[in-house]
Amino acid sequence: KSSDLDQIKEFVNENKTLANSATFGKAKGKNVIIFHLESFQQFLLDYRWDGQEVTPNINAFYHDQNTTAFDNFYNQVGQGKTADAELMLETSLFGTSSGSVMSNYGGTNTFQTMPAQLSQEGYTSAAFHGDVPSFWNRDNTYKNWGYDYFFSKSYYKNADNPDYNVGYGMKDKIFLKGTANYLEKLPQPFYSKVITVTNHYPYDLDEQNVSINKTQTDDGTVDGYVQTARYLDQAFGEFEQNLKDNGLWDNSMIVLYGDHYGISENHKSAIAKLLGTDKVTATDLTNWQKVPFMVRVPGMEGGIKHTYGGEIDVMPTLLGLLGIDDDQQIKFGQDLLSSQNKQIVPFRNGNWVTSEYTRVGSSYYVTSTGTKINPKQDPRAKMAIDDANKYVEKALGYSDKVVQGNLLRFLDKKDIPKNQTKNISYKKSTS
Ligand code: GP9
Ligand code: MN
Repeated sequence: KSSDLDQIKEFVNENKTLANSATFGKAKGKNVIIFHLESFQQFLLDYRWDGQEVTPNINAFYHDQNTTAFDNFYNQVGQGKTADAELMLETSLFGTSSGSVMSNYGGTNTFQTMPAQLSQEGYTSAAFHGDVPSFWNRDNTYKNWGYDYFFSKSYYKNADNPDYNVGYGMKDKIFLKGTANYLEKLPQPFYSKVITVTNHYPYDLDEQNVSINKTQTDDGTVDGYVQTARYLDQAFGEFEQNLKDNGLWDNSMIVLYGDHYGISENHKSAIAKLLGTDKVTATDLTNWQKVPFMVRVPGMEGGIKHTYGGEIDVMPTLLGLLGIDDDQQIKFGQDLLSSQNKQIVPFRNGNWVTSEYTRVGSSYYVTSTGTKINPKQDPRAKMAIDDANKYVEKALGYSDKVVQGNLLRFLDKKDIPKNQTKNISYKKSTS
């Protein structure tokens, strides 16, 4: 069993990227705020509908001179949806092919996590979410991952007022107002993640919060998406203003990311209408899995990068910016700011995309044109494709072994941040 880990370490070491010296440590010692954009797809950025930008505040963040953004960044979640995104972001391990790792292993396995790693650097950590703490087994998982605080629904005033809720939890504007207050009081530097929820299927919103018309795709399950996305955007705008007012904005590395698609591939004709095309191709649908990943580091020159990557790459990328050595970490992602990046993006079902080729089932396409290719008749393509297939199979398979065999418990003790939070309680004290 522990010998499996040796083989996996070898794979991880082979794929280790050298840090980019121009960006390494540029956010050292800064607060970290990870802002989770629920069900938010890349296509929404700069998207116009009914003569307006749908998400003007998030667009402005995307184009901010201090924001580094990635426009070939994909969600890689499986059945665990939000939970898989959280897992990849904070451990650089993949979700399993079925079920959710947070639900099945989150409270018990040994992990090397963002909050625990940063706790060693003197950071306080806190997670925020306007739903009950048991959803996706967050309460047990966060304790095991090293979170000092978990502010869930009961921490917010009048959280059970029906007017304050829609779908899975508190309305984003109300939730974020309370969150900004808590953030202001945390000891600094802190590491935090803020999980929004209103832009979630079925995209319901009360009339007074509607500020843009529904789209007209004739697909009722799709057309409300721009309305809740707009609401999320306004909520983000208010949050941004609060952080500017309390001084955290320019004192923090702020990360925005979308966790997974909002409109599934089952809605092909609606997708075509939203994209303004007649028909969506296989590569259009792969592009449809793109989500935002953007990082604003005060004082660091930003820009929109075209490197291919996904959620599994977030942790190595952020650790690089924070100037933290992750050499002893068993991680399946790479630092997107490193020039050594392989740029192979595995999806949980074994499909993948690279800057050159895209795999969908047993078919292959040229990523940039969508043209179908036959690798048997194209030796150069065949080499790259074989290479990607091998890499993806290993990465997913090894990650599964780590998770299902709880292999990180065999690591040298010094390579696992000590857990200080396993037995704490996140219950709000009533005193
Ligand atoms: C629930 C919320 C939704 O608390 O995070 O999770 P999802 O359905 O997107 O996985
Ligand atoms: Mn989600």
